[in-house]
Amino acid sequence: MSTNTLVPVLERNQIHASMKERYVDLTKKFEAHFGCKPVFFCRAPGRVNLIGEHIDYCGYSVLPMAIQQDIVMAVCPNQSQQLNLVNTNPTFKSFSTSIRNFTISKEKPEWFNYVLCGLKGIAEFSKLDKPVGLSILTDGTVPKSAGLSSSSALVCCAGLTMMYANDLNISKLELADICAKCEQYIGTEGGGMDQSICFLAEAGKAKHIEFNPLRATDVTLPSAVSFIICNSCTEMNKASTSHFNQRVVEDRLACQIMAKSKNLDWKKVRRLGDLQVSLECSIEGMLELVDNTFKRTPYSKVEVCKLLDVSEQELNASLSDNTLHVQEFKLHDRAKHVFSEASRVIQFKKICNEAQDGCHKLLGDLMNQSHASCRDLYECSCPELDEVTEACRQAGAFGARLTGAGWGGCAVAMVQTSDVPNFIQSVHSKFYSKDAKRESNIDAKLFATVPGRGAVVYKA
Ligand code: ADP
Ligand code: NG1
Repeated sequence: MSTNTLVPVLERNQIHASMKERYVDLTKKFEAHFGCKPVFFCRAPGRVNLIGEHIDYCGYSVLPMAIQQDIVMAVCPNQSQQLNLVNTNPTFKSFSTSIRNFTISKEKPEWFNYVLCGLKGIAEFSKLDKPVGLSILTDGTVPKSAGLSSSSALVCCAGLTMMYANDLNISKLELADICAKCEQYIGTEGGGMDQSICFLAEAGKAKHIEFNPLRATDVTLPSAVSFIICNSCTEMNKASTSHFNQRVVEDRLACQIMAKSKNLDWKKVRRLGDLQVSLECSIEGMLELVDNTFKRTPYSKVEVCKLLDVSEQELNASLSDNTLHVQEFKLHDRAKHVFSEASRVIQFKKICNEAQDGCHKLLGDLMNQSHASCRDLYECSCPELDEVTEACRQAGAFGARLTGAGWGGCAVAMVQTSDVPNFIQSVHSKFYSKDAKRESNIDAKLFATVPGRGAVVYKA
């Protein structure tokens, strides 16, 4: 295995100067808590998705970049087979368990369950029957439930910790794949975007991430533009609501009904992307198929059963626990969003790579169309996200859209770099200054970002 396929293991003196103080502070806190020094640190970044929302789990490519905000774990292995988890944020309570035998709760997605997901994923993949015990202090700067992927940074950081502590060599691609699968232990049926960019990101580069097989290629972002993250100041935890899994189910049902209408073995076709491959059809053809197959109004459970020729019991067996109650499925609109968003990702990448004249406006238009589709067809926006993206446009952004899962969380805006200070001031006055809660800690809510590096291990 060539070394550049592995997560870099760096010396402590390679920690960026601006970050050194944080690691010194973590070391002190670790010693105060566990009475020994950490042996290594793992660091996993959050991400911002520039375009391609809610399509990774349908098999379509996406275009994210890693951000500077991250999860860092200070770690010391122990011989007692105990897992001891503490967090620098006192709202995340300490937790201890045997590292060989634990359960992951889907009912109450408390923070340590995400850590357990990462540990379990690696232990299972590597068939570790006696993983070393671990004492871990976690520190995070990714705003939680804000569409910047704090949960996956946590899962990936835990997975990396398990790998390094047990002296395993697992490639970045495998780590991304394992962590995408094991985050599903928490109950959400997400795709692989977050974990892939977490491991495969490189400083200065956005990535076009494709799945099956997983690969990441560089995207040259236009010069003289900056990406600004704007938090809408509303949170939405994926695992504690059913919105996310409901969309996954609607896409799957739309896929299977279209597959059946085309006489395919529909039970085997579960993702819209796979359906397109089976039909050897263009995206335009798929959009036409959606219009020809579905009415625009929602389908009831009974209607879905009729179209698939299954009983309600059979249909329920294919639903996740938290979607059993769903009675209405918006098949036309969800599928229309997926195919049109998949096409926008390809257009975005092409425009970036060709650096066409006037590309800023074209890219901005695609971002605005993506937001409109998320809002109107996928219904994963919220009033605050609509308001902040509109404030961004009025403040001169080329384009602005929600990023990540939505229903709250952050937007991302593309802005002329020379205009960033004016833009930030203008969005501040249009959106944040309206409300003291929005305005507090403003620098962590409204900030420019550049593509950051992927996950890394530092020796302590
Ligand atoms: P996101 O879009 O940020 O991934 P989710 O709602 O899926 O949001 O996951 C957020 C959850 O991740 C939080 O509720 C918490 O359990 C966990 N989490 C995020 N950041 C931290 C942190 N710094 N320390 C511990 N747990 C964290
Ligand atoms: P965030 O923004 O981290 O909640 C989620 C999914 C992604 C992707 C986006 C929507 C997980 C871990 N993450 O991201 O795979 O589907 O929503 O594009 O489920």
